[in-house]
Amino acid sequence: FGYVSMGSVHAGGVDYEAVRKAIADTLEDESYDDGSLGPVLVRLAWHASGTYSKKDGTGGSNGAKMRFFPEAFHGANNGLSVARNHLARIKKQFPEISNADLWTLAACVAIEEMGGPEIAWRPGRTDDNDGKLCTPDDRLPDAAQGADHVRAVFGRMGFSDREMVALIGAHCLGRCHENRSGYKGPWTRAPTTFSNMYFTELVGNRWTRKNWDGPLQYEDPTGELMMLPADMALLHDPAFAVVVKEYAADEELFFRDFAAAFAKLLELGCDFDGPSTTTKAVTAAGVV
Ligand code: DDH
Repeated sequence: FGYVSMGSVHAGGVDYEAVRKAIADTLEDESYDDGSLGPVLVRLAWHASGTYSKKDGTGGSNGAKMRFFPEAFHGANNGLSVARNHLARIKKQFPEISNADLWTLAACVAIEEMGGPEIAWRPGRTDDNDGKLCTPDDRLPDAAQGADHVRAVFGRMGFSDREMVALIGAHCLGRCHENRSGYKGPWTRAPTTFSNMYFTELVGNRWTRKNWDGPLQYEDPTGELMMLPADMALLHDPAFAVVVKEYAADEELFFRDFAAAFAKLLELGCDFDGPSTTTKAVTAAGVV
């Protein structure tokens, strides 16, 4: 920790600018999903970080604990081996970066490359050597549940209503895979672009129950876009709905709030020295 203030270009022996470039250069993959590994990399960092509990300080991105049993096999983490394996190849090129730093940095680079806001990120996470500090399989949100559950889960991490809505706006990216979560389809028509379209779809489209054998999910009139029950909860809860409408109307505001909340998410449970430094400030100092 404290690498940032050391003023060395390759802080801790890692050339973070080169790591960023390696991540950015390998995001596109025409044979995968919608053509980008970006969304699944964002989900990896979220699931690594979102296990945090402010009550006892357990969980969070430090340790990169999802490499180990049992967390690697938690149902919520189905499919994230795609992201872990991809980053393991980048780690071979930059052995000095910790997996925990690499996973969180990759999400920031992916969001920025997909047109989203710059996310403040700093190095200093370390890797665990085993799964002893893995948290129980009940920390991440259940898509079948509603507003009370969303508040309980994100409240446990220390987030406000506004921060919860901002974070869930990451569903502008990617899609549900039947063989991973049981749900199916993307939330927007541009799933490799970071935007406020999750909110404009939620507010502006018409959502009805999908008639199928799978778990309850909602579809638009074309049947091509989807919302989870936990997404619909943001519309039906009056306090959440106010924020959803703000973000649907103002993408800049969403980007600002998302960048702050996502940076906070990635640092939950990480014991850094001193306050967070924005990527810009770190770049200006010639470190990252
Ligand atoms: Fe999510 N998410 N998420 N999500 N999520 C899924 C996919 C993606 C919930 C459920 C699901 C966040 C919050 C919630 C991303 C980012 C974030 C899938 C589909 C389910 C189910 C997985 C699959 O089948 O592959 C629920 C419930 C919540 C909730 O808060 C109540 C948050 C906070 C984020 C974030 O990044 C900050 C991304 C990205 C994806 C797309 C992944 C992909 O492979 O594509």
